[in-house]
Amino acid sequence: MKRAFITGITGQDGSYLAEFLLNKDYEVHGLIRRASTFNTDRIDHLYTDFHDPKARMYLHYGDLSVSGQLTDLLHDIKPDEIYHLGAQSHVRVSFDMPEYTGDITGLGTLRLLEAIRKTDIKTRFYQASSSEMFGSAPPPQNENTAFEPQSPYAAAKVFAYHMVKNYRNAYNIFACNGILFNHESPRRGETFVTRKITRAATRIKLGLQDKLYLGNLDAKRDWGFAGDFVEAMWLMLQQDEPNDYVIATGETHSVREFVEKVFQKIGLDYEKCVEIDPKYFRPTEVDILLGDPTRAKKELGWEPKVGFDELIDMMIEADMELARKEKMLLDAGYKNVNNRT
Ligand code: NAP
Ligand code: G4F
Repeated sequence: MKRAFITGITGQDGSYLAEFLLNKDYEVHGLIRRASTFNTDRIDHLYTDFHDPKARMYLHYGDLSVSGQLTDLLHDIKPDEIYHLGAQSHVRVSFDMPEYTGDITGLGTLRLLEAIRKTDIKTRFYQASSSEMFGSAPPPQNENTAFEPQSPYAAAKVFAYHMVKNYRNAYNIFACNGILFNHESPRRGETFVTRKITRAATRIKLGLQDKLYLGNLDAKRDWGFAGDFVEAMWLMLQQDEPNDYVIATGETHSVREFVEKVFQKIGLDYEKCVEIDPKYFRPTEVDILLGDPTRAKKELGWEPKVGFDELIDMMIEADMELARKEKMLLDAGYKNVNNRT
């Protein structure tokens, strides 16, 4: 049985990847942060109490800011594969917390690579690199496109990307950068734009809110489905040699197109509901991301399965169900606590 260690297992991608690896009979170990509220919603359906002999998923408290503990965990677990997904992953928030983002998103990767080097375990390492690193580089972007990062988050990911290449060359560690373009799902964090839109549109439809406040509607993104993208992470670590790969759909759409489509699908006019709030503008924006996944297709045999429309339908369906439950609770007299923007 192969053993995997996932940082960021409680996040969107971590939950899909844990599901994927458990289905492939892996023993899965995940790093989780101690929080005063539960932060394991996305993986609760996968958890079996560790006293049960059938348990194959184990969770370990820790933090990407603490190198000694990461080293101890790798020494004890000795994973065959490490998927490093943990990060402060919100671009807008990285302008508010640049130092923290540099520490966790940038140095966090270096801490793990150092833990591999010091423990000298034989393992394979996946780094969650990002299309955000391309920043203002003109599209289409592929593995040879020069990075022009436009945010503290992107700069931290560029640092991590180069550390992965350096440790691969200097210490012969099997380490890969997956340069993933935006990928979404019903499990997407509610402050990323796609989920913010599907969540608000369904709530507006059921009379739970009136308005949706957004920032720049003209930005364009290459949006895929997270469930498809985690398979590419795994495929990278099954190759004979480590390499870096762009993972994308090869299609781009504007935020305006996304919002218009969502509202149209549920029978609402977005222009009557959406207002622009400059609070959501970024000091420097990434105008257009459009990936060229040719290498991944050729070498990994990877292609996205879920298209743009299907992704939107999937997200609307899940959020409509959530809104219905919320409405039921409200009608039963519970207080509305779920109105985050
Ligand atoms: P996400 O939902 O925001 O999940 C981030 C994960 O990192 C969560 O499990 C979070 O734990 C954990 N984390 C944050 N700070 C940590 C710390 N100090 N110590 C330990 N864990 C910490 O992100 P995602 O969308 O799944 O993305 C996964 C990775 O891919 C990230 O590195 C992201 O930057 C990168 N990426 C994402 C996309 C995309 O479109 N989704 C595209 C390219 C690259 P809590 O649950 O406790 O907060
Ligand atoms: O959904 P977003 O916040 O995603 P962004 O900034 O592209 O970052 C995501 O994808 C990256 C890969 O390219 C990941 F590395 C990163 O971790 C994250 O998962 O914003 C998308 C676009 C931006 O141009 C933003 O300015 O939507 C625009 N936008 C317009 N109104 C908004 C809003 N974004 C957010 N979050 N909230 C708004 O109200």
